[in-house]
Amino acid sequence: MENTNIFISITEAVRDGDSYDIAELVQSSLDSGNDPYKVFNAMIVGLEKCGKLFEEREFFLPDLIMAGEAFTTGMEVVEPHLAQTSIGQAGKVLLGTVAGDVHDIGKNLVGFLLKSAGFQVIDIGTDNDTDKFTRAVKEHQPDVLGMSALLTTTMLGMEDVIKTMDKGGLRKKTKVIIGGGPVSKRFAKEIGADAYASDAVEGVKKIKELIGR
Ligand code: B12
Repeated sequence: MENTNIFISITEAVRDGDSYDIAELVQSSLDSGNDPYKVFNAMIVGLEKCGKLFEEREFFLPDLIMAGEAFTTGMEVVEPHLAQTSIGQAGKVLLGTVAGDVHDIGKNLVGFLLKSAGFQVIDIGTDNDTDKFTRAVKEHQPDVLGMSALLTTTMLGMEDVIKTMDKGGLRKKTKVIIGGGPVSKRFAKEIGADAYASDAVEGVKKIKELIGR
């Protein structure tokens, strides 16, 4: 298929939650020599379109779920083409989504770009309360904790994690970065996080700065 057309088809397959066709489309796009990062971008555009249609009330919750699943299916095909070796050399990062929040696509992207940049990534998944975060920080002693939130209600849980880490002396070793749609640089400052990033690329850059490498 001609390049532009296949990118459009990939975008549409994610937008429409087409988990059956997405893997084949992504594979055939890679087979025809397309840049994996462009394939990956075409999938993100599909999610953004789905989100917009949800906001416009043309799409509903099942559409969001299906788009998320199609995105994840496509990621399974594209991810091996993006990841690199030398894992763990750059530092250790613990990632998780906050309590009450199951959004993990953005967090997974951050994790995946960090791995590509040589970081060891420990991902504790979604719906983590303060106790889960602090226990994981104690156990793994990461250089950086990255918290993700996609809901205006759940982002508030980040402050409690930071305060509890402060009290337990856990921030001497571990810096904290936050991200996700509703959070901002200002919010990060308010709750005492060390950094904020608006996307995965900026996230990797900020994490490198935090570690001082
Ligand atoms: C997919 C999706 C879902 C899927 C999630 C599937 C999954 N496995 O993640 C499902 C269907 C489960 C879902 C459920 C809900 N969702 Co939803 N969802 C979305 C959607 C369409 C896309 C999110 C996404 O993945 N974006 C793509 C990724 C790549 O972007 P990102 O997450 O922002 O991440 C990037 C940056 O933010 C940053 N980043 C993110 N995390 C981190 C962390 C660190 C450390 C760093 C450095 C950077 C970083 O880097 C990422 C990559 O560049 C958005 C709409 C939108 N436009 O965002 C709504 C959206 C987030 N959902 C919304 C809502 C309301 C819900 C529900 C409450 C719906 C309902 N009524 O039940 C539930 C809540 C479930 C829960 N308890 O969590 C609202 C949130 C509104 C708000 N401001 O609070 C949104 C904005 C839709 C809308 N416009 O109304 N959703």
